[in-house]
Amino acid sequence: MSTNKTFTMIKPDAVANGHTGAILDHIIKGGFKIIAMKYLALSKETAGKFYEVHKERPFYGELVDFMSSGPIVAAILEKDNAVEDFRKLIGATDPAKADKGTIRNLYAESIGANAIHGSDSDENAKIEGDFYFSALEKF
Ligand code: RTP
Ligand code: MG
Repeated sequence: MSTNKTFTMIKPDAVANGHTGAILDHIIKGGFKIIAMKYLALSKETAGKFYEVHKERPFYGELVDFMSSGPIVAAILEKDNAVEDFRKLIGATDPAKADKGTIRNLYAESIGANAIHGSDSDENAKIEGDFYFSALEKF
């Protein structure tokens, strides 16, 4: 059964390049409601823990360094069919392959510095949202 929530992070490249406002606007206009949000910087340790599922992938070290290189915005989003619809809104991992008008097409720099994260399943959306937010912080 699919739930109506997903989890996102606006990544350090997009925050540093001044795209936070435009990306939040894109998300809201895409029909998503923000039910929790915070602006924070990840330590290497925290970024490493969040991306533990990718530990064996060749880009893990690079990914952890990048995600701890500057502040990010983390948020829980609500919409029908949230996980799938949000992955459509952000576009393919590699911005060169992302459909026109998607967030990665508009704001990402490269496959590593690709502007935004979106959970890939309902199960991971719950795990990832709980990683950042306590029950008190969810609207
Ligand atoms: P995300 O988790 O950030 O939403 O991205 P995704 O599902 O589209 O991609 P995933 O396979 O989960 O990879 C996580 C992030 O690792 C970086 N990556 N770098 N250098 C590379 O070949 C490479 N491949 C992936 C990207 O930042 C990707 O978003
Ligand atoms: Mg992923």
